[in-house]
Amino acid sequence: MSNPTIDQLYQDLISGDRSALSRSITLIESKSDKHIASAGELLNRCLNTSGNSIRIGITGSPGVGKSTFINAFGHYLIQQHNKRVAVLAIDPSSTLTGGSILGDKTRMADLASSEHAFVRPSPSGGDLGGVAAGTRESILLCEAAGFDVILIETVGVGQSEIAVYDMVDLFLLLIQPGSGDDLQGIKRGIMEMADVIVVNKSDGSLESNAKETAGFYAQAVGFIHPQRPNWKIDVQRVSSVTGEGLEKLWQTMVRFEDGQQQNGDWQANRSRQNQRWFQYHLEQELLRRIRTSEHVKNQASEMEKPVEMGEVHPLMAARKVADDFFNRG
Ligand SMILES: Nc1nc2c(ncn2[C@@H]2O[C@H](COP(=O)(O)OP(=O)(O)OP(=O)(O)O)[C@@H](O)[C@H]2O)c(=O)[nH]1
Ligand SMILES: [Mg+2]
Repeated sequence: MSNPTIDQLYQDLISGDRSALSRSITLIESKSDKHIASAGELLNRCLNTSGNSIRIGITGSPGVGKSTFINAFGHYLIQQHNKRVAVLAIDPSSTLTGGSILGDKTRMADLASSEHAFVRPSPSGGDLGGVAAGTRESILLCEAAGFDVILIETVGVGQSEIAVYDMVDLFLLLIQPGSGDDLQGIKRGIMEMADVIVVNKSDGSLESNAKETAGFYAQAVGFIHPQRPNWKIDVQRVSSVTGEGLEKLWQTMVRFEDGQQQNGDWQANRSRQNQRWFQYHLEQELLRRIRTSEHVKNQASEMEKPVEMGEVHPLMAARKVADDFFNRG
């Protein structure tokens, strides 16, 4: 049975209305049971209208210029290629530092003020899984609203890069111009995940440093076994201030998409991501239902005392509660 509120929201969403997109994202981020049902209905509707975008993940150390780059690149795509650009962010550190969100508001001001862009500030709080879950679904909603380039910013902390890698078509690592002879603490694993490595801030007095750094990375990637079949990690330089290099970068992305589409890797990658996403949600859903079961709550509270007193080993206690749950009549 269809829900009239969701019908209207869906119609507004596919007409490209950005406030409907905002409301849709808020709905799918909600934890309330009532909203979860409506969100599911909305997402199901969107399956037919989503998928037509290039999903680009952007990572790099704090201060490398991710937000400035996204602002410049997004602006360039809108101006030069008539694109509609959505920006989503995963920033698990924002609750600790409190700084990123404020900074992003000013650094992405150009983009945020364009009617062809949609910028969703970093969600704060919550576990990474939860944040990432919302982001994955937000991509679909942005696509349903007609955005054809989705940029997802994440900061180089813990699991967030892996989470983003698993929801994008192309993963971009931004690098700071440096001495050129060290890896700036960029973990090898992150380099291996990158499809394109971009040395940012290639302008003014930093330009020669940037060239040196790019040369160094171009050599280093020669020793890396690429993650994707049929694609060699590409190293480039840009300036997010002057716009130098953005055109070449976009051409590279187009070449990446064309190649992957032609040999079927593009769709294969998305299908694998959907599979893993299904597994993730399945585990979360099972865990949530088991945790909230009255039976488990009662059994667990009965075991608390003996565990505290050292009469039952915690592992045995946990197994007993689980056995009772699965074997109950
Ligand atoms: N010269 C120059 N400076 C840049 C460039 N890109 C960014 N910056 C500067 O680098 C600093 C950090 O930029 P941000 O865009 O906030 O970096 P970020 O990676 O988003 O930082 P976090 O979100 O805190 O991780 C700012 O002072 C920018 O003005 C560039 O291409 N050239
Ligand atoms: Mg930033």
